[in-house]
Amino acid sequence: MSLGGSFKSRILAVSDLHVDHPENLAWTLKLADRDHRQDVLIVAGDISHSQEKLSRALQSLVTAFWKVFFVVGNHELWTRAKDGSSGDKEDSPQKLRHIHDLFGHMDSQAAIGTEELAEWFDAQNAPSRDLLQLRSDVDVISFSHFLPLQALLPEKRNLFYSGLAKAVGSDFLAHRISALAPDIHIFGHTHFGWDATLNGVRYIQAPLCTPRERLSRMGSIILHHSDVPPSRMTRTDGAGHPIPDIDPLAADWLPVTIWRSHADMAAEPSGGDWQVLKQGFMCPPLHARWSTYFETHPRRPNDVTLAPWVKGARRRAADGSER
Ligand SMILES: [Mn+2]
Repeated sequence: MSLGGSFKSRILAVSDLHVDHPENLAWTLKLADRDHRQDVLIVAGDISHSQEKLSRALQSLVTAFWKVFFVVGNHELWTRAKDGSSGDKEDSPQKLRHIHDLFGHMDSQAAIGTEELAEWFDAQNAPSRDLLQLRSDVDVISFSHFLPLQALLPEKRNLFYSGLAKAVGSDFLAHRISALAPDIHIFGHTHFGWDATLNGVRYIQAPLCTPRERLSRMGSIILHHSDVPPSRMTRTDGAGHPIPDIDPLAADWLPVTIWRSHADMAAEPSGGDWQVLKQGFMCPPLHARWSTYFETHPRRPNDVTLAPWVKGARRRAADGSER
């Protein structure tokens, strides 16, 4: 799609809308309140396992935005709700085909097993390989729900949910991104705000997360530009990390504007260090707790010492279970 020339357009990104939570559905529907008729929205997966809720949210977004690009996440393909109440009769590939039908794309393949499934997911991109030919003339922004690289996740010893690393990373996806060499790659899945440049590709995650996550660990979700007033980051949590002093349910930093066309920038100049690309500008660096941390702290995969907050939580859980 061409967004160059005189077209005043922005590209915004968000992931993990999880509209099963009423607050999140309300937040998503509210995006239609603003004028986005010239804007593009990338939704990097995990809107809902419920096709009815997925359809409702996407319908609203498709109406509000000029274009919406959406990729399924694991939740779209779940075949049972956590409470077991879902009456899903389809398996995951069938669900995916129905979602494709819903948006006028149909591709029918089946796969089983973890590695095959990752390969099958990756193969859905095959019709887009012509994009590689365009590479020299356009700004390239790609997106996936899953992570291409484990370096886009905090280290296991830092995670409350230590099993997360097992459900993260796809070599197929990593190879595809390395061949495509996009300017920006948007991802989701792990529910951490992220902005890191690795091997020349800028990786951004802008997740909405669940209301509970926003209340309990907002500091590791929020993305902000360096010119955010320090007064918004004055409180600290148990581990000494600053907590943004804003309504945790409002999520007003999302969706993040990642790209603006030259014409849009000319019409409404923006402060900050926007980086000029071929057809537009890429947003200034975003601060996010973990990606900012790894800019100055090398990864130490051989260190198995639990982070203090994980140790504390484990101890509290163990104390609780003795009672
Ligand atoms: Mn998710």
